[in-house]
Amino acid sequence: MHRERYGAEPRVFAAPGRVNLIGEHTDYAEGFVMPAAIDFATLAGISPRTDGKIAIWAENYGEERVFEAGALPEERSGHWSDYPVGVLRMLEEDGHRIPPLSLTLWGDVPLGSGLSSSAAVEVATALAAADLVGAQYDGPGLARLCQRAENRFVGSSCGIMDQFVSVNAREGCALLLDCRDLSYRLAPIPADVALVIANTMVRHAVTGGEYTSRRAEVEEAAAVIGRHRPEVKFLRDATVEDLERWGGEMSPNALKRARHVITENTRTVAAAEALIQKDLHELGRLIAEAHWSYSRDFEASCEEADAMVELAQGLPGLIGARLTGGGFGGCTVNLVEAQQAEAFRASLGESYRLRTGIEAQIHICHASAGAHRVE
Ligand code: GAF
Repeated sequence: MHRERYGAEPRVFAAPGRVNLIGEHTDYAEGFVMPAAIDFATLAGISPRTDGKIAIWAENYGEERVFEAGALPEERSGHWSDYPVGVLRMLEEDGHRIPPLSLTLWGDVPLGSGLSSSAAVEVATALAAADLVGAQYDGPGLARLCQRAENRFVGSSCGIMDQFVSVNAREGCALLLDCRDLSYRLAPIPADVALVIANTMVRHAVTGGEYTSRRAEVEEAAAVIGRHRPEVKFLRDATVEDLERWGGEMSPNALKRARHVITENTRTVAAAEALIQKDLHELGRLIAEAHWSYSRDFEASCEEADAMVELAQGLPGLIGARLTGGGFGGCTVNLVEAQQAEAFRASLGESYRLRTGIEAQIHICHASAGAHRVE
């Protein structure tokens, strides 16, 4: 498509979406997360031009945006092009001149489903553009560039998890990521465990107000604890005992959100250990506990996602199920014994349809590699 449209052979880069196994709304509290990349991705094809323009074509929307090189928009437009333009602008801020270019984007990460379609677009664009301008970024640096594009240009207050795993994921593994220093440990997913991702079909958005207000409540709780223990700047460093002592000085919501984040950090580290030790029973227990903490304390679930998790509980082969991603809709992640995955998918789809009247899209995925050039 790029060749036909722009008359030039592109260099092509792929960046995956992700599913988070556990560790929700902990990244911006400098805590732990455990995502894996999945086999849905964005592809970005790039080639230079000679007419002074930057053209960006989104194959999925059948739309093109054209700008003068050197005059990229300074403000977001609320349009899909904010994601690639934001990345180009951050490259410019880092001192790289963006030359005239054609960029084609295509993706199959389901939109608005909490599987990080936005991060996949940012990372694919960043790899392609960095290659064209000869910019050198290491894995964490590229992820930070994309997060900055989203925070400062697109206007969403997301943390680092999605961009980081899209860049740095490893085939067959989840990453236990320490969002404080971006160090990580690989947690191999056993070959006989399938990742079954069930879309509730309720749309999720990180740019929406709920994500931002949850983040504000988490920060309020950290500030209250920090008044007593100045070394606590983020909930990563807070404990359940801190909440028992000073929770009364917080708004009731901040207290509940903090209880989720603090216990989630502990669960995430324990879940990585359980996965590495192949203790699937303990892993499943922690994942189930994480869901109900996310639903009851963080209040980031919805009726449909709670139903999807409850329905999964009774099915043969389930190891653990929870709502994944930023919340308020999107997908559940189900770790399932691989031999049972097909039957699990069919039964879950059927029982969800009977309960809610909604036809869910359910995918059996596998943990894939991070972003790379496609030869
Ligand atoms: C969204 C955000 F983009 C992430 O940074 C993270 O906070 C997640 O929600 C919740 O864990 O995907």
